[in-house]
Amino acid sequence: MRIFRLTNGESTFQYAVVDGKVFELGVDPVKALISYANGKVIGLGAEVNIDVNQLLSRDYRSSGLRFTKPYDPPEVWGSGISYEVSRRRYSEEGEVARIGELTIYERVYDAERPEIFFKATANRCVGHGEPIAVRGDSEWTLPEPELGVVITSSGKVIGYTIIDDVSARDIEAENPLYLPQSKVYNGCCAFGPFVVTPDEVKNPYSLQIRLRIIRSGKAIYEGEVSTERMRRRIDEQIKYLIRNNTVPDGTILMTGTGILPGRDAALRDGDVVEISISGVGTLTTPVIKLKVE
Ligand code: DO4
Ligand code: MG
Repeated sequence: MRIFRLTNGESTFQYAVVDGKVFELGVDPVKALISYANGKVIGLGAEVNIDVNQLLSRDYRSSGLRFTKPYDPPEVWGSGISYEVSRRRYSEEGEVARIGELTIYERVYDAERPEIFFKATANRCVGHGEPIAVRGDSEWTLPEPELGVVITSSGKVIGYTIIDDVSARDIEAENPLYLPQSKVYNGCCAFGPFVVTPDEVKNPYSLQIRLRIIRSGKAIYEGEVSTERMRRRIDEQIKYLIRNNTVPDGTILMTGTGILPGRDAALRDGDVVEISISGVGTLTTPVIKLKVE
């Protein structure tokens, strides 16, 4: 099963795709995912005739129905430095904070305890076709294309999604204590277009993640990685997230980025970010630059 939501700008409408057919979904999407994980399909209403592919080509400027985030996540958390490439975060771009001989990123990559950070609430998240943002005070913001896992309060995985941990890398580089400001702001996170149940994903460690940054119709950056290269396994990340830290059902955990474009790919107003994960879908989001009030 996969769930998604559409909006006409005023109201939202939720749906579930089961065996290739689209149905109205009459219950809270998180409840439907929990029930599905326990072997029971609930809340399916009438089958509807929707051209999903046509709707996926629309964005927030289109009139009529279009995609929006699949549900309102109560909390979004991130796990960091879970791929080998992230050990070298900032190493090629200048000074990096160190503890002893090692950079803080090298140290956390090999440490027992992973990096876990708070990312977003529902109001800071956007969906497919909706704009992610570059902070008004950042000149170097990048997308971080990641596999997102939707979990229950007990840490059970009830869904997978594509998620963008949009990050103001210059603010993080200036001082690691600025990490929350580099990670958490309006439009800092996009996910969707769907949440896909675990039976459709089967092996989360054999997914291909692709990123394209498109400017004036041309790809200015393309990169890819397989989740096979994820060093910090998802169950270990979840174990640390929920240790002495109660999270609500429907919380999303971002599992870290394995694609790190450089400074020359800094997002600009008008760019489009496209993230695909094999078997999960393609998340496309335009970019806007915020103003400093
Ligand atoms: O330490 C900074 C953030 C790391 C991160 O977001 C990632 O590895 O994906
Ligand atoms: Mg990240």
